[in-house]
Amino acid sequence: MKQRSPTIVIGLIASIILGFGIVAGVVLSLRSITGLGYEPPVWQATKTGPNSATLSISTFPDSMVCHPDAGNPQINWVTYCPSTTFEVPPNSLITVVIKQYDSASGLYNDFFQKVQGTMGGVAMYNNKPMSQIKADDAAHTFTIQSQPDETNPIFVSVPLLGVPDNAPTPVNINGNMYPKPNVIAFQFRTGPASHVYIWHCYVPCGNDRESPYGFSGPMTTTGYMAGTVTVTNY
Ligand SMILES: [Cu+2]
Repeated sequence: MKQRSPTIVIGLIASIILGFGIVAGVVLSLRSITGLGYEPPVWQATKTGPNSATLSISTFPDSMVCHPDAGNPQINWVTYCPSTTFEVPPNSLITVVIKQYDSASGLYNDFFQKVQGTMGGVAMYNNKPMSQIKADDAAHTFTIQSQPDETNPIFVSVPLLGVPDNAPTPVNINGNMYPKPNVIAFQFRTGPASHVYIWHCYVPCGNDRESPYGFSGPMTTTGYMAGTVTVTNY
């Protein structure tokens, strides 16, 4: 029998331990990325002309439709859908259409009950133009903000009207029942390409919907209640 040198044996054992360590490290760091949220696949506004596009999205009271494979507690989290990573064309009039299936949680900060930064200073709520809603009636907001060094700043904020708590649930999406959504539509203009904006919901719609937990869970996780709007050519 060939005698192996003790140095080689120790080396082998060390590399096996190191190998497991690296694999465990990668697995753990990937897990923590999921925990912080992730950037879901890009959802592009559909071009409707040379300088116009429509971004069609939804908001749901749970993640059954949008994150069907999410475990607990994420499967019960409120979420924007089908993504939170949006792309819109430059120098264009963007029409955002949101089907809002969730009931109201209400706002803490009345600043966000006003429609701001849209064309005409209004949003259409089921085809009715309004410049604000009652703070208590907000289910979510869609609020686009600019980074501090942004040379073409955009601020758009639209409160999304909640459906009544006791609304019937006749709408079946992949076997999940929801009320008839409120349809909220508004328009804003984009500037040059290659600018990235962030957006966020400002209704404390997270866990238990109470301070401080209303701002946790989906409210601190990209892919649910926050994301990006990138102005880019496509
Ligand atoms: Cu929200």
